[in-house]
Amino acid sequence: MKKVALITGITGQDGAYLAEFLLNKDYEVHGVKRRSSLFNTDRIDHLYQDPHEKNRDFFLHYGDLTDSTNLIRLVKDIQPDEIYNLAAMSHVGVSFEIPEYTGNTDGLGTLRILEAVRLLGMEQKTRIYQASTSELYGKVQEVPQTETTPFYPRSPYAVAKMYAYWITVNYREAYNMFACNGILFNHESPIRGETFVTRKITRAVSRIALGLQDKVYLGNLDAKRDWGHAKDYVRMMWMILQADEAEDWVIATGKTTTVRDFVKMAFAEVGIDVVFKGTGVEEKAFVSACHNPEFQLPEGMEVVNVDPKYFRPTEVDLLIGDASKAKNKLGWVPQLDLQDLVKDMMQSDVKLMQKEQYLKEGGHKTLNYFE
Ligand code: NDP
Ligand code: GDR
Repeated sequence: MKKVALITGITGQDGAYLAEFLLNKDYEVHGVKRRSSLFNTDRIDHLYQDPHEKNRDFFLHYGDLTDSTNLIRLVKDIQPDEIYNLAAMSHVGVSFEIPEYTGNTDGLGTLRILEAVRLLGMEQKTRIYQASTSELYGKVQEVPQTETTPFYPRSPYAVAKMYAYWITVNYREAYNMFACNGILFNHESPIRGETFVTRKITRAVSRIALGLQDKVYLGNLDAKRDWGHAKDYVRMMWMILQADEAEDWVIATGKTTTVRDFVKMAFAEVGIDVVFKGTGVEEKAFVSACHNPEFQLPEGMEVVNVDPKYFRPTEVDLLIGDASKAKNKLGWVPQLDLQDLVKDMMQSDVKLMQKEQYLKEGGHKTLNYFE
């Protein structure tokens, strides 16, 4: 018998990688997608199976984390061995604009999943993974951050995720459920959402190198993040649910980098050196040298400006995680480092933007900038 997994947030970055990973492990995979007025399955279209096909192992269902009856029905019908709760309003900056919705989805949504399993009497059958986050650490209390570092959330997103974290622990203790938190530090990939800073940078740098855009506006360049590759992190989600005991785990690379340095690394991938000058909102980046004949920009060209509209009312300044527990107890070893990640993202975005360039040269209007 195949194991059955239910993934909420399957149309997102992690959902797509995890679905592919579990299908390769011979799981039957079910995903929850939201109804939207446009197709929203780009990231998983390569996994799609026609409903008329026989012996399918990949199924999509409409649903929403704000709809308990839907979730109860799905859990009842699918009878999952494992649930990966990845669905969330996952943008920290946007959570300040839509705090109530974020609380409902990211906080109460997790409760709805746990309650569905409990109400259906599936506490001993179904293992649950909760997508917790390094944003829980927020204001720096301790570095590097571990499973025992105190939380100090700094956004409506992080506060909602803190509820989700503790309700997962509570259901584990109260009902003896195999429910675990993966406290994942930032992880990125070529299919990262376009408004997260890494992807915003790799898209913009690719467009600037190809002459499709002049500059990019960013927020806090001093923020430091522990960036890993999403592929390494979804493997760990699965390992967490295969462990002998239900526990909470930090997943991180143990290295931290500023947004400013990520910009330099992205430009370096296309052979362009940039220097930052000035401070605060006046800080700018300029081209200092071009080493690749394919991407020649004028020396001194201004390519990065700071726009305070991207500053957050309360910021998380420094994240750096210590994943020793996951490494020692579960044998998790990340295979890709930050350099590999930047290369992967830049190669993919340059290709994507070359298509845009081709369309532009053919007389088509270019797409809008992503913020
Ligand atoms: P994405 O933003 O790429 O994906 C989020 C997914 O959740 C999408 O499938 C989205 O659907 C879905 N979703 C949003 N709201 C709802 C809702 N109300 N009901 C049902 N589905 C909904 O996030 P990631 O893949 O990057 O992250 C996965 C999870 O891990 C999230 O919970 C995130 O908070 C958490 N996390 C992420 C980290 C990271 O660095 N990537 C680090 C730590 C935690 P749609 O496609 O329709 O928008
Ligand atoms: P984060 O990711 O908030 O860490 O949350 P994001 O990429 O949005 O920001 C990282 C840091 O970069 C700074 N920054 C900017 N951010 C964005 N989005 N746009 C900008 O222009 C910009 N300029 C500077 C931010 O201020 C911040 O300090 C991500 C999400 O995936 C969460 O769901 C997840 O829980 C955490 O990672 C771990």
